[in-house]
Amino acid sequence: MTARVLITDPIAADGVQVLEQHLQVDTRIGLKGQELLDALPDYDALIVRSETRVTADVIRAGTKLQIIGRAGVGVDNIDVNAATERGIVVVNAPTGNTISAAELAFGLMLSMARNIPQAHGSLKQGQWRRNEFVGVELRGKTLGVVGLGRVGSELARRAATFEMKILAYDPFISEAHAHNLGAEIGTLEEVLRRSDFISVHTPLTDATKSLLGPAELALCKPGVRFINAARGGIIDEQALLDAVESGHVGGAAVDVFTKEPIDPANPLLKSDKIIVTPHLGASTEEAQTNVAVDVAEEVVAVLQGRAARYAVNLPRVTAETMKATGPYMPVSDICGNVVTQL
Ligand code: 9EZ
Repeated sequence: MTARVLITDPIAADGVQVLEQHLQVDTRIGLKGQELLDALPDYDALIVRSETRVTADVIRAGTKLQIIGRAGVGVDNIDVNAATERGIVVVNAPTGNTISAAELAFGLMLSMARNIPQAHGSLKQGQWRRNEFVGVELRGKTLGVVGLGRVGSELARRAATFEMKILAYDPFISEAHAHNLGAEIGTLEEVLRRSDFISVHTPLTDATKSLLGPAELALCKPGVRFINAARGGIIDEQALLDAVESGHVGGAAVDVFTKEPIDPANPLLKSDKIIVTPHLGASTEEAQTNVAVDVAEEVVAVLQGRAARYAVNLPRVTAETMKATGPYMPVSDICGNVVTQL
């Protein structure tokens, strides 16, 4: 019998097509609450973006569920632990957004360097204030990249073509990888002390939350400009505003916030030197198509008994293996952390 997949958030048509070649697909956008609980027992797979809240209750209702797919990166809307406990694989699509995220960070850097958003707003008000919007060139400046993973690396490559010097901090990356990108590796302190622009590209973890706080900002060059198009709170929001208002930090460009949708009282909205966008990193036609196709291919693979490429709760195992090993995840997780610390 053909396996069934339920889609409850809008995903790009190319992804739906991949699913339809192999599975019976039902698209019921916005399904939630009791209706979602009632529908789920019929399905082998559930695909969401960031809107549907896949709670423990939802997961419990999915008595046949083998896999939950997120068309995108963050899985904040999915109770991954609840899925793990029931042996359900959670997959995401972490690579399809990469270029879009890097291009947004790059665009924000240029926008900030030349005061483009501020100048646009001013001119649209009918004002012609050329003296207020004198900027700086990127050429010859040092770009600090904190987190040289997929997105950080693509940003570094683009910035290098603008003749920027790239200084990267990432405890998980090899000298060879940095070398290939034409980037120098430094400690976090070196990156802070030497950079003219600093862009963060780490995941949000206990270790990276407020990675850049008051003490770190104080180490920076006067006039440094920050970009956060990664995750809200990697740069402490209040510390960033304080440093901009004191004049020590020259500006910031922020796409992501600790609370989204943003609290209108968020301090970052207060300063003209801070430019903001509403979490647009993955908001391109290409990224949406990529992540929809990626997650569709993973769901098909897992339902056919093959391994997922990007399992959030246990890499590269089949659904069958996951059923047996899922309950042991927490202890493995702790062991892994101990090994990392050692
Ligand atoms: C942390 C990181 C990079 C980083 C990168 C990855 C889990 N994790 N953490 C601090 N994959 C730079 C600074």
